[in-house]
Amino acid sequence: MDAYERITRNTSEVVTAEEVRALSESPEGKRAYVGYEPSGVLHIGHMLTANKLIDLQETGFEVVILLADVHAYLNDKGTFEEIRATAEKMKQQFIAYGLDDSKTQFVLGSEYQLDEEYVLDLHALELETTVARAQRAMAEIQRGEHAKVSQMVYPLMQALDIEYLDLDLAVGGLDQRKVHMLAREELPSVGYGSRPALHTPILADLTTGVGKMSSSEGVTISMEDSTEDLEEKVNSAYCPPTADPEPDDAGNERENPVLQIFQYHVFPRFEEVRVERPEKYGGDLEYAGYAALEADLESGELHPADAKGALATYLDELVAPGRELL
Ligand code: NAL
Repeated sequence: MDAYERITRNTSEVVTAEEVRALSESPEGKRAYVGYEPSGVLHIGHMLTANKLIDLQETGFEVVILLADVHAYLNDKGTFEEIRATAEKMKQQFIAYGLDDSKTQFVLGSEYQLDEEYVLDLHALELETTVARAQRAMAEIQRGEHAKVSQMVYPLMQALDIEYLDLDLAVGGLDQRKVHMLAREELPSVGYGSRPALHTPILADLTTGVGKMSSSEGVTISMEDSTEDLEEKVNSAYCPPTADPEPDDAGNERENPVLQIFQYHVFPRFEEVRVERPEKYGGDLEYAGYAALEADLESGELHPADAKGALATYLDELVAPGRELL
């Protein structure tokens, strides 16, 4: 796999392919970032973007993780004290998950976002951006009836951070795309350049396959789950024998979350995946890549129950180092 393939594998969107290809030609010393609001525990959604950071580190990128304490505050996630305690815990969990400590720079947003120069640039960006534009950028990040002024400021700060952290590439889940588009369009209006972005997929709800997996509603998988938690969650997951399930009765699109987790979490981190099966059901199966596992599930060679058993085992291995921090 060449650097460009490694950088862009398992992404939903590359903005733009030409710009990312240019970066992939000399990744040494280039800086990529992801920002996270410190809240709750490290979960499988954070881990998905972290897998992309690991890809980037392995091609030579320096990786910056912004622990966005001020953003979490603006998004009503608690007091500064609570948010900073969570940020410290998340940092430890990222390292336990497998980010190379010596090549990862952790930055707290408040380290620079309260500086005079930053605040004045923010106000300049506020002057350039319509309320409608800022609101649209936040639609996927914050839902709710009565938008607060803080939610307008949030995406403008996120745009400015791309400049202030001196980044070459922005990485985020697909829910960040409108903020990154705003950044590309509006940063030049205050005299800064725009940057390329990579967007990773959003996992589907684990038990229904409909809509997004969410840490605030429904079931998620976290770096603090016990082996039993994982077995129980994966066992009750939606897993029809296909990668392309029919819509539900209300016409909502559905995904197969078990296959998504194999694709975005298991195969990127394990070279070979083994599904253990008793001899009488055909014995163990081995896969060197995701496509072969998907094909076997489609053909009936691999039963969903056996796929789930293997998934719980691999997730347990990914989560175990986080659990040890407890
Ligand atoms: C991501 C978030 C917050 C601030 C950022 C600043 C710069 C780059 C990325 C950032 C968190 C993200 C979320 N908006 O929804 O989790």
